[in-house]
Amino acid sequence: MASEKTVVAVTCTAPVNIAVIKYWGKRDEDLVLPINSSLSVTLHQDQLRTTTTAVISKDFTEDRIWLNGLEEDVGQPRLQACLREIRRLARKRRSASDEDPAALSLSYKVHIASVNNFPTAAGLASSAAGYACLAYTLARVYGVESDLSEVARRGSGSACRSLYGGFVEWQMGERADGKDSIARQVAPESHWPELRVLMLVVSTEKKPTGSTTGMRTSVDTSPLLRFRAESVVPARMAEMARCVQERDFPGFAQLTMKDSNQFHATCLDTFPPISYLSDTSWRIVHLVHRFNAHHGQTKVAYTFDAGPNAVVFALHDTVPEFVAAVRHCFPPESNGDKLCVFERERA
Ligand code: 2P0
Repeated sequence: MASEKTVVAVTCTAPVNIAVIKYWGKRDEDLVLPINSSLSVTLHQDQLRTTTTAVISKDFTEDRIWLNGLEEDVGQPRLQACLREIRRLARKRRSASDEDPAALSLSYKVHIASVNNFPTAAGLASSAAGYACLAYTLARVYGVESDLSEVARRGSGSACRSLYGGFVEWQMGERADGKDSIARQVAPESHWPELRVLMLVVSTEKKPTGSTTGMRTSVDTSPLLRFRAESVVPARMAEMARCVQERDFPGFAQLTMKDSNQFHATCLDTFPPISYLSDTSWRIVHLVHRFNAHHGQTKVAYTFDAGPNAVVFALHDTVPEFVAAVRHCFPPESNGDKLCVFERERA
């Protein structure tokens, strides 16, 4: 029985997600509440994942955390917010069920070790997988079974989308306390088996402008961002959900590219401007449009997050030809660009 144990250890993994309708900007920084809803595709965990182990023990005297083998400051506000929130949910559960054996563990301190099998902070959505994994692992170790959107979101906004597989929306919500700002699965991972995701890794260096700082400057200075959040994204969320439900690849692809482009336009509209795309990123954009024009239909889509790396969507029968086109434009012997192929799956 858990009540007799002095040590409980749980290990979980969580996937990366790629937004096709982008989150950029918070209306409440403390609660991590966005100015618009967003929608993402969760990737398969075989290639990119975070693995987190949490151990609670009555013998631990303090909370501690290690990231990729190095001990980090457990006092970081976002980490503290996650820990506070999970313990609050665990207390709530205890008061609902006094018999719950996991309740005893509430007073125990936790040691957390988390590793990514991909470069951290390189625009490969590492914080999303990381905080989703943290929220899920802490929930298991403390016996919490409720929705974990708020716990993950308090760590990193996009993390709440990594709690689910398949196609996931993060509803911005309306409430000031954020209780309705939650992630929800739009379609399961089995829904669109032909859809493939490629990552064109342009750089694994740490991005010069972090997402949190970048968003804050954009919210403060970009009129385009406000227009986007209020007048563009609501209709795009509905249209993207339709494209996913109907497996409308050209519709999905075009909207994905337009939304990526508008997100980067808001970055340029920020003052001072933020520029995440490199010359290589732009060559990939042009390659995708040339490829689609050659076929007379939209067979491939790109999207870029807060970094120069491209994520490309295509149906499976298009992948070999597109990979050949990429290899032709970016011969391996002439530059350092790499190409990896990933599929998507549930958390
Ligand atoms: C997204 N990005 O929707 C967008 C697109 C980057 C560009 O979510 O401040 O690391 O921790 O809430 O979640 C990256 O932002 O930012 C992000 P915080 P987060 O995926």
